[in-house]
Amino acid sequence: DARPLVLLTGAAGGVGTLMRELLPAHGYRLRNLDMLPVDGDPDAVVADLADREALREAVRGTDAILHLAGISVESTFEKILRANIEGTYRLYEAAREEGVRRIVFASSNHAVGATEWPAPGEPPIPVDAPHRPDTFYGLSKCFGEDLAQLYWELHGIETVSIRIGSCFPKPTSVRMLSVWMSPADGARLFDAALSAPNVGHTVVHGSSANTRTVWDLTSARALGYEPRDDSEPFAAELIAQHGELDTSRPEQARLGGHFMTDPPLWRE
Ligand code: 15L
Repeated sequence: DARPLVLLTGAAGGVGTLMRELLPAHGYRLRNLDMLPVDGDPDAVVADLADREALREAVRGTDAILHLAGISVESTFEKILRANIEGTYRLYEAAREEGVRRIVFASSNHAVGATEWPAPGEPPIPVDAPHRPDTFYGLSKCFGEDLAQLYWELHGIETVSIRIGSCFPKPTSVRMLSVWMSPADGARLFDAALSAPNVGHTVVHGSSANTRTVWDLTSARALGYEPRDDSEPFAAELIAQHGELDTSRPEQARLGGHFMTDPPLWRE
């Protein structure tokens, strides 16, 4: 089988479940890893990233890693430290030990979530905007991006860090009209990030080609990503329900939306 073998961490999670469905059509074989059993895949590796031997074995022989595992919303610092900060470090160590040369890291808009929402007519948020996390969760994504940079400088392991907006089947808020990444575009972007040559450490924004976008997709497109979806068909109904986005409201004043004011909390 000549198809590249990709280790998918967090395979049972929200984005992982969507990508298990969509990535094979882009020509990848997946090895799934999660702390929880993965529905429909009896061969999935069920292990914690803290289990060094299990992780090394899972990484062994793969062509690349798509790292989605971790706590995906706000939690205590201790839990974020263990799952996201130590977990990502251990994954990079396993990649180094096993000679895997490419990682795609699921960063998040919350790494820069405290950035002010651009006013109408203002330029989109650039991909080199300084880290401005809005939560401990966002802080762990800043760490992951910097770890990726370090492993590129020290060990030549390449990473594409994707600051994912909101990857769900449909946008469900007015804010999401701007940062929505359709699952199909997500698969296109992960494919580009897994296969583009010579990425070093590249940071990109992860969204569809939304009419109401607030950020710059240039570095994502430079990987060969061509988004095909736009949240606009969902706009009328969401705006009728919730009203237009109003940046004078604290929960809508920043890129990270309500993570700044009333973050969703991780439940085990
Ligand atoms: C994220 O990083 C979260 O993982 C996801 O659950 C969404 O809340 C998303 O950001 C978002 O900002 O909408």
